[in-house]
Amino acid sequence: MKLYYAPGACSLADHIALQEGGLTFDIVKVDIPTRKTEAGEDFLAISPKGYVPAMVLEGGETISENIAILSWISEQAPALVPPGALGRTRLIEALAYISTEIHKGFKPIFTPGTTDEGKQAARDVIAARLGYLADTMAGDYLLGDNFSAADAYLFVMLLWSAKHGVAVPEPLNAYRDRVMARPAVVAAMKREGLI
Ligand SMILES: N[C@@H](CCC(=O)N[C@@H](CS)C(=O)NCC(=O)O)C(=O)O
Repeated sequence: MKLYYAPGACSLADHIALQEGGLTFDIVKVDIPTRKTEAGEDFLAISPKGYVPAMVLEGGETISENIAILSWISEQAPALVPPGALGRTRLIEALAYISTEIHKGFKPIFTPGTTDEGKQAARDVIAARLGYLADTMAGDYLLGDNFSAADAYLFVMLLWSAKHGVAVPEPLNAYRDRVMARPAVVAAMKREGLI
């Protein structure tokens, strides 16, 4: 399978999950402004949405959206799903929260023309949303003692938070450092040229 990504973008979450899951995959870099892959292919022909992540499966099907891709990866690598009868439900619940309440919260920060006040308001909302996760973390990782696909996504949001001046509540800074030390995370970040 092939993951289409941009360095340090939200697609890093999918890259980390693939690596953590021990799956065999290729990555293809996309230049978002031109919508071209590093080999010069038209990315819009692969994923008409035009944004990363997109993943092309062995059978040729393309899937998009972080929630769907991370869910699919965790079906192939069940160690990325928290244990228990509600494990998969808790994972989807966390992925949805990260996607809709945190990831999308960065939009005003990335949108040209947002005023400084607008950017600060977005930072404050993201910090509050992170606060909920900080208060409800169930162990060393978001959903317990084991790394799950939700940790891959939250980790990227914490990298963005550090870069864009969001006040990250504890224990999420210590958590970010713990995730960053994982060999699969280091491997994915190196492969994207981030470290
Ligand atoms: N709804 C999508 C959003 C993905 C997204 O925001 N991708 C960003 C990178 S993090 C992107 O490629 N933006 C370029 C664009 O929208 O033109 C998802 O959750 O997967």
